[in-house]
Amino acid sequence: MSDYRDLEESILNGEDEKVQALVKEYIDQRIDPMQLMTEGLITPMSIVGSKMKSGDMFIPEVLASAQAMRRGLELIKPLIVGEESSIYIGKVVLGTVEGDLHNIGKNIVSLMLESVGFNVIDVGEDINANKFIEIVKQENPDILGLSALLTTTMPCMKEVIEKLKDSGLREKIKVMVGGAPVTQEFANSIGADGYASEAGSAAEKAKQLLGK
Ligand code: B12
Repeated sequence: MSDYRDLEESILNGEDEKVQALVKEYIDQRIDPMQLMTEGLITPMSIVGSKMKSGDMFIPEVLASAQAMRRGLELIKPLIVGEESSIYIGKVVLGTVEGDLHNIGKNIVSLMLESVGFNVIDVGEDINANKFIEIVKQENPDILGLSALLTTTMPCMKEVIEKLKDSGLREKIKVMVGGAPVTQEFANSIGADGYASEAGSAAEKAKQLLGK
């Protein structure tokens, strides 16, 4: 159980309005928005994951929890992005790879990148390798961020890196990978430039990759 038991319970029950009301209350109490996001919203989602794995929660319920979590996140977002965003560090294209519809983690990474001064082009979910290459050509970002939550979709990350090489774009861009099943070891094995296990360190890693 987290310190935000009421919030955790409402997320587990998929109660949108209650989650929003509680998040507003915590914001009014001037709780640190980062702490509120991490402990109040992200931690409950890992509990949802355990319950999903053990068969105690099913897809419709997981979706309801994800939706409730997102409604809470919408309220916290302006407080986090507002903090440091007057600085411009660089441009990131960020998306979830082909076959994968999970977007909560990616959205939080986007938020954290924006909060430290990146311009983030969020290209959404289920993006195949060719599409990523097309977008990189169009947008010319400093960093390409790839998210995968399924072990079955992780190979697409490797495919993207191979296609970047084939298109002569690999040297022009840093590639960062992440998502629950992704590890530093996997990142190294596919030749990615960076990996981070959570959004805060993702933002730090992205800055580091650009020497900032
Ligand atoms: C919510 C959820 C869903 C929701 C997604 C809703 C949405 N809009 O995203 C729904 C119900 C749709 C869903 C569907 C499925 N899911 Co699901 N899902 C989850 C769950 C419970 C939580 C994921 C989440 O949002 N976590 C919270 C966020 C904040 O954490 P995160 O995503 O890990 O992101 C953080 C870091 O990883 C990192 N990060 C993320 N991306 C990136 C990118 C970069 C560049 C960097 C640096 C860092 C980074 O930073 C983030 C923030 O700190 C996980 C359980 C889990 N433990 O992960 C299962 C889980 C991922 N799902 C799973 C499965 C099996 C499925 C389905 C196949 C189920 C089915 N039978 O249909 C489908 C697949 C659908 C598809 N094609 O994608 C399995 C995967 C198992 C595996 N080994 O592959 C898990 C692990 C559940 C389980 N324990 O069995 N799911």
